[in-house]
Amino acid sequence: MGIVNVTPDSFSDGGRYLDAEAAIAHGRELLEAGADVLDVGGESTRPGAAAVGAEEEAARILPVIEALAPVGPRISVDTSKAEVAAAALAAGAEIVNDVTALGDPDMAAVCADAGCGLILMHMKGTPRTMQEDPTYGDVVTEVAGFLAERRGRAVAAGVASERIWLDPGIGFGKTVEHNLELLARLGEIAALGSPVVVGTSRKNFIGVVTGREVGDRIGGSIATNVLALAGGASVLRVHDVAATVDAVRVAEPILRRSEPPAAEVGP
Ligand code: HH2
Repeated sequence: MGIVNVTPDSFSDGGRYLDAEAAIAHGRELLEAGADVLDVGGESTRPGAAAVGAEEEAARILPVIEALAPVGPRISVDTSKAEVAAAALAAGAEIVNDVTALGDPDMAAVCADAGCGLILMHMKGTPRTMQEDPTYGDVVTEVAGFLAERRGRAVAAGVASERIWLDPGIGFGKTVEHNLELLARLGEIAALGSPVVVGTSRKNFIGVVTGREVGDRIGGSIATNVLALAGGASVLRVHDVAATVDAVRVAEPILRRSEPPAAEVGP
């Protein structure tokens, strides 16, 4: 999944693709580089980011979705507002990427009506407050429990369970240790039985571990993505599509030859 941020303030590429033409050209590049899905967003969720109104958010993303959908990729819309999701689905998006996992009470109904895909992501708190000392008992158990509960809510509202993908929300209300723990035990999220989406690309914890600035975290991002794949991830949300596609192409045949995880070995 390639990231198309139509925002002035995203943490790694804010302002580069705010202009619709630039965002469309970037989306085309990501497709050529091998992305299967383009995730188009008009509101940054970086820690401390300012909220954007629905009208402004829709105005940023709709021309981009309208231009890219006919080119052929599956488009996901990165929004937590039901109103924006509905407009994006009408414009050609097929998946809603909701980082608040149904924080908007109308979101499940919009997705049920459209019959679209739905990504439910875990976040502790809101982007404004989430990095203020996040604490958990056991982070993986808590995140898995939250995702299972929100999936239940979506299904109860009429979203087909096979259309739901789950995401542990790397960097959303998590310390470096929490992020590493979630990646190490991703299998426990995959065991919930839905496809797992992982978004580590260029994030702060990679900068903390490597000492690298945001534009120079590709090596760290690739490491986390390959390990996420080995841990059962189905979708990798990334900025650097070409390098990630190469990494996945090499990692996949190796993973296919390796022993299945112990849990899958029968008696
Ligand atoms: N991360 C970001 C945004 N949306 N969606 C999912 N499902 N998973 C993620 O990990 C995720 C996400 C943050 O990254 P980015 O879009 O690059 O930055 P910003 O939120 O500042 O626009």
